[in-house]
Amino acid sequence: MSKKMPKDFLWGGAIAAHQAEGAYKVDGRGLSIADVMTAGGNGIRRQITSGILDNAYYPNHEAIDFYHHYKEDIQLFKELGLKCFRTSISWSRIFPVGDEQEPNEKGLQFYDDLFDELLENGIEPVITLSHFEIPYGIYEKFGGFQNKKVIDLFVHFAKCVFERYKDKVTYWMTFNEINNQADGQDPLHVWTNSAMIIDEGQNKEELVFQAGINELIASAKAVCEGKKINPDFKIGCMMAYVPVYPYSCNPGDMMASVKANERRYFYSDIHVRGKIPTYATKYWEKKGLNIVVTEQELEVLRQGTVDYIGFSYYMSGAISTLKDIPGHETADIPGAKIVKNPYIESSDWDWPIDAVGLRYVLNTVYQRYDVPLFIVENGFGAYDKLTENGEIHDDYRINYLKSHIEQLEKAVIEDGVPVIGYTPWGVIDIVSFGSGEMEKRYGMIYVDKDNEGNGTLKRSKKKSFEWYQHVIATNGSDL
Ligand code: P53
Repeated sequence: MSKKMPKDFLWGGAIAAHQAEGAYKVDGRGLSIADVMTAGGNGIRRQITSGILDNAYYPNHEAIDFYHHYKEDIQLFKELGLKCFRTSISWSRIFPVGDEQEPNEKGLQFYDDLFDELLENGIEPVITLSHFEIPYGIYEKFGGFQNKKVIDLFVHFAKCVFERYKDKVTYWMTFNEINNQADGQDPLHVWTNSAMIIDEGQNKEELVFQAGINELIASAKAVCEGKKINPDFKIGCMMAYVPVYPYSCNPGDMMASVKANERRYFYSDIHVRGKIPTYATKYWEKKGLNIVVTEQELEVLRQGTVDYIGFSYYMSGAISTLKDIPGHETADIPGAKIVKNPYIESSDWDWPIDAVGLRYVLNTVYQRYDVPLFIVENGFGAYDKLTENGEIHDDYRINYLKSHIEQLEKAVIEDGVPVIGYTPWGVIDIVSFGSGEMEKRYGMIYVDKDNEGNGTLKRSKKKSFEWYQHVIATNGSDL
């Protein structure tokens, strides 16, 4: 038995266009749905404004100005030893409103330059097509993914970039964290995944399922088109796996856990197996939800299955049906509550920290689907403090990453789970998606900028930089 990680394992780092690039109006780019999200804070919601207001602060407009700094950043990635780098294409750089026939050449050129720069430095690009950054015009003109016309707009965009970068990119993913809209409870996730705003009085569940199904159809069509353009493409889906454990061995808790996980698996079940699961159709029937899917679309779902599952892993959750355990009710599973797991700690943002959960996810997901897996996000958002001489001793981040990599290696080496690579989130500090803060930092590279937008944007290495550099250099054998 090999006791080592595979030689070609893709150690990397990950960001997303809207959280890093800035340059939101440069070179013909149109507004994206991320550009109308204000800054929130730890425990303070971001607001979605109607267009751009003069008196509000939008952290994504400048972000870390990766658009103008990528060459210097790639030099740092190279020094770190990254084998791959995950980012996304800002759809509104390519189709500024979303329904144009002809793409914006300057937008395409930017990604040509970015991918060339990565490849010249020995770093393989791993690309998400839609990472929470649908053109704002798609919301304004079509109301987002509830509208089936948007399927074709996405496929048109996908074909355009597949064609353009067919010799530069092998690993693609269609929709980032497509399942993070599953329960429709969180308006921010519904907005960023589907470009939809749901009014009071509308059937939220029906709209969220309909948009989700439409995205799954769009993804499957894109997979089919991509394979025609380059049969060697590896096209994956992208899931947020937050496993929901049963709080106890009470059979009610066990069953509640199965049901809660089902809601999150729904998307990968279709992406990988190419058909709508019966638990979903039964649920639609029970709730009287009218979800429109044609015979032809069902065939597309069968044809356009993915090659691998990319996923984010940050935390686990727990569920209980026991009366005396405090928690909050969940609309999808009557009688059950989402509860705190007493065995694990949480971050400053209350995100549970559960390294073993990563091995649990790798095993259960591989057992369910039997396809290769790619951990495309994992990391620790934390406040970093500079020492007097400007250093950052982020041992908390090193501990988080180390404990998760240990579990990843157990899954690969002991359990035999095929994992393509590991790209820690926000390898360089970027704007937080959930809170809009700059100071919820994930990076091994510090960026001098604060929550109000002040700072020089200067990049510097944290202690975790040197640590991760050594992890990569030893192919994960010395953590
Ligand atoms: P921030 C929730 C649960 C799991 C993953 O998140 C999540 C979220 C979003 O709040 O999102 C992913 O920046 C997402 C990234 C995001 C990252 O997690 O809120 O794909 O865009 O930045 C971390 O701390």
